[in-house]
Amino acid sequence: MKILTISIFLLVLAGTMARLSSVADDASSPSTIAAFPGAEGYGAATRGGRGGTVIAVTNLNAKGPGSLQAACDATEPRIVVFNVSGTIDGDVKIKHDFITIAGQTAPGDGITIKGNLAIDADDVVIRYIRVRTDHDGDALGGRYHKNIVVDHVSASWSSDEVFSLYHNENVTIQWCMITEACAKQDGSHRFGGIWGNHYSTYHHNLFAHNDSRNPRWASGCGYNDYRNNVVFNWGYQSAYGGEAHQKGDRRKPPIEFSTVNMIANYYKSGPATRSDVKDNIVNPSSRGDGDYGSWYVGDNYVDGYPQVTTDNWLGVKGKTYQPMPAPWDALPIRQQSATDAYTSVLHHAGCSLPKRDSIDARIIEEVRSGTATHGRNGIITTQEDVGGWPALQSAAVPQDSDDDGMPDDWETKYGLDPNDRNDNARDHDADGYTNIEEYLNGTDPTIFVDYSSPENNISALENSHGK
Ligand SMILES: [Ca+2]
Ligand SMILES: [Ca+2]
Ligand SMILES: [Ca+2]
Ligand SMILES: [Ca+2]
Repeated sequence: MKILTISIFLLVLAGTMARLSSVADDASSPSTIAAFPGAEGYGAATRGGRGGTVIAVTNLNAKGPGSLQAACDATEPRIVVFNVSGTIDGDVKIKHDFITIAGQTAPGDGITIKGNLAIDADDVVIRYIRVRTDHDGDALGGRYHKNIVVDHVSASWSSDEVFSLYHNENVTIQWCMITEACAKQDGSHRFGGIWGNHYSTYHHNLFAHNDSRNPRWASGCGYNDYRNNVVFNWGYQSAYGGEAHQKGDRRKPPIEFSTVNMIANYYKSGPATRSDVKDNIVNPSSRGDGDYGSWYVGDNYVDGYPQVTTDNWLGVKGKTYQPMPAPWDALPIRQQSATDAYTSVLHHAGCSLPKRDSIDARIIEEVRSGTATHGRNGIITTQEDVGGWPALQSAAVPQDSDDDGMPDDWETKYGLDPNDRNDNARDHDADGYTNIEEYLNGTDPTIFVDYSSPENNISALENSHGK
């Protein structure tokens, strides 16, 4: 009886809260919940496009009405959903703040950008897309911005770095795949990425088949926390960099230090890995006295090197660094052991929804088996070495009569109105996520969940910390 009374009280309370906040809260106030359930660390406080216009991508054109670029060009807060799957042949640039790109909504095999994706805006959430570029430059890149989450993105085949996001602030890069850097014209480079953003989190990412920069820590990169990542088959260098100062730093004021935690990551050298660097966790860089970064390493697993696994400092090369006795006190993530993270990353990293493409599926198998199929022991020169862009199938789109981004069936199931296009930005259960976000995130728009509680901040789309 007591339980029933409390339940009724909670129902009434929830109803009252729902009425009080039937529209998403003011975009100018900081968010108290994560960008989406499962977003962790310093980028997670962004609202992305929450409360904004829902824009559907309806074709694979590089630009023009219905294209992804057109959705990015909109100047208001926006949530981008996909009514088509396939390969977009062209570069995409995000120039305006407050955007959520929800690649998991694509029907069929999902979205690949055959070109470059440039982040040139603040408050950006990008989920479940692939960027496999066909020309020089980074596949994915951005600098001098803030409040960015990149989640479950697969990037490959650049000739500069594959995935470089640095000198930004409040960034999370999680569950991404950074693979198969291609060569510059002189045959060099083949680099994973430059990372290093002031107050930032990097977890459950996979670097595979990149010669070096797995990642390169930017000079003057501030406070960085790197955990539960997997690095496979680097060539001549795993991670390095992290000098204190960056000449020509355009930030005002520039950040004059680099402080990096590297904790519970999994290092698996492969057939391309040079014999003298197989036990390397990181090789910190310096351009002179007073230019040392501060580093903490711990709980990393270095496959084949039990002594380094036991004492991670044996895997930190050179003398040009300041060791820290303890990690800097970063925002927590749902941290796993290095070996558990390895299993989770192989199951879930990259553009895993709507499904992995054949490139990612192959690379995951190569990591698992410790092998390489293409190029020089996995280090490739061009996209053709691995067969180029796989064909991606599209599929029927569920009926969405009112064009609010939420399919009729889903709205009907949860008591929303399939003929009211203004109910997508409301927050029916007042848990902080708008109705369209509940659809994107695979949650129930009628059930309040206390997402301010860390144990509830977990993805409902896939059980990432399970097997
Ligand atoms: Ca609808
Ligand atoms: Ca509706
Ligand atoms: Ca809600
Ligand atoms: Ca809910």
